[in-house]
Amino acid sequence: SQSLHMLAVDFGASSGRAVTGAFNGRTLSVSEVHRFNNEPVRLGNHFHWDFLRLFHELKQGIHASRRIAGGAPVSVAVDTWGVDYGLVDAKGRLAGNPYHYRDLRTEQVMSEVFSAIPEKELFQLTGIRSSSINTIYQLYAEEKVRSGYGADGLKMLMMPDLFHYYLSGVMANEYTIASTSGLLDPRSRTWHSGILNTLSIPESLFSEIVMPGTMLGQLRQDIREELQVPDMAVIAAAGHDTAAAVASVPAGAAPYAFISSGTWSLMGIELDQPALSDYSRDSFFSNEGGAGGNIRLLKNIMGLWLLQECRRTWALEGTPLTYDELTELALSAPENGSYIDAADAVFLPPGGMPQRIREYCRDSGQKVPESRAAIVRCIVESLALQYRQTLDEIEKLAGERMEHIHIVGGGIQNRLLCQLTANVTGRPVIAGPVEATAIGNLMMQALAHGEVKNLAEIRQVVLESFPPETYLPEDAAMWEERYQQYVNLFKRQETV
Ligand code: ADP
Ligand code: LRH
Repeated sequence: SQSLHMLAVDFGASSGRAVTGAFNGRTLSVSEVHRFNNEPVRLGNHFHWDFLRLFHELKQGIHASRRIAGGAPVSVAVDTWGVDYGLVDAKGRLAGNPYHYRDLRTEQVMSEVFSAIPEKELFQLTGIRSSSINTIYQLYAEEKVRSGYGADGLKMLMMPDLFHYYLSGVMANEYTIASTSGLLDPRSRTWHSGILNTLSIPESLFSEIVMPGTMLGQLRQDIREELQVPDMAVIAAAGHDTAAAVASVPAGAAPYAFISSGTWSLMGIELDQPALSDYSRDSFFSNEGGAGGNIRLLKNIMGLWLLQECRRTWALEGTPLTYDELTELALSAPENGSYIDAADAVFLPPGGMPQRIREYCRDSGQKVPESRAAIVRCIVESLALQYRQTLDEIEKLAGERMEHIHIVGGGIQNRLLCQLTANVTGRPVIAGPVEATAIGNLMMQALAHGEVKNLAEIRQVVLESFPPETYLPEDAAMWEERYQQYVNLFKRQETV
């Protein structure tokens, strides 16, 4: 066939999938060949990703891709969640199992970092809001990095770069994922050596930044033989899952805000230059790297993590529920009228989520959501209200009205959340595609192959290939009133 065949492996914080894509020059068709859970492991006092298992799943995905009609893929690219990394020693061995960003070891070091570089200054230098999950605090907490002991020849590879290294033998730091570290200068798009020096993080840990859509190398021969697959190029597409998702938003010409909805809800806009104002910082925005080499100005909102954690707790208590059943529950619940601030950092760690939500409502003087249905309702309404607040902030920062909200990712399967987002923001919500991240990954590979030229062309392909669904706002007056109540409840608190 004439189509270009590619493989995307997308690791989300809750699940991963391998998706093949065939691009015929005008449209993309995709097929999921492998899907797996991503379950972190608590070991001793720390919280880790199961890297070896994830690498195994990646190989399974590559193996499964060879069966696809029209021939095996000519290239593969990995994208993952942000901020996490592995350290590789001079012999190419993984130096310790990667930590999960929800591990608590960074909590003590943040104040130390701020006494060396005040928080405000860090934002001005990097455009990244301070959060305990950021790579900068994780690296600062690594003894072997800062003591220098055993740091000889050590390299820091963000998760997608780490997977690419073990696939191809080539080390590189890709721009979009590097931008989540809190260690990049968003103007020059290079590692910030001033910050590194001040914090005694050796510059030798880092490799040169490569731009999204760079051919890295070929699949190692031993892996090809092990998996019985032909030669495959390994591409640094857009390593950060959120960057890949934003690249595939099927947007037209009108101004819009995006929400990438999965474990997190990442809400924002794209810019040519970073927004480094006090307002941007005080509203907790970050300037991350876009797949087009541009800036994604966005806010991290806790997202469906809140629901995932409730679901996990209820399953442990003996009531396993599917996401469809959870949505049914919320639909059956009377409107709840109690809200949480879905950007509050107190919700970062795992465990006991239903109880923490009840306490949060009680401590803010609201009715306590007792039943499971009331809790699910509270989460979904609180997310929509937080989106509205973030939209107001985005419009102030952009100086213009956003005509639509594009939502992409697994979270669009929660139809109640899509509808409530339209209602509370008063803007049409355009939902889809569900697999935006894998699709963005595939189209960035097509770009590396020279088959498309830029993000605008990519978005046209996505729009034609995966028609989105529109939700129109309802009950505007009622939600406006609720929103005012919500804003008064949570006057600017500490967020993630
Ligand atoms: P991530 O990439 O962060 O792992 P995904 O994009 O896969 O996340 O989205 C996962 C979320 O999608 C889940 O937390 C869940 O809330 C939602 N979801 C998945 N399947 C369904 C479904 N059938 N109905 C409603 N929501 C769903
Ligand atoms: C979403 C995401 C988000 C990061 C978080 C750690 O998957 O990449 O953009 O902030 O994970």
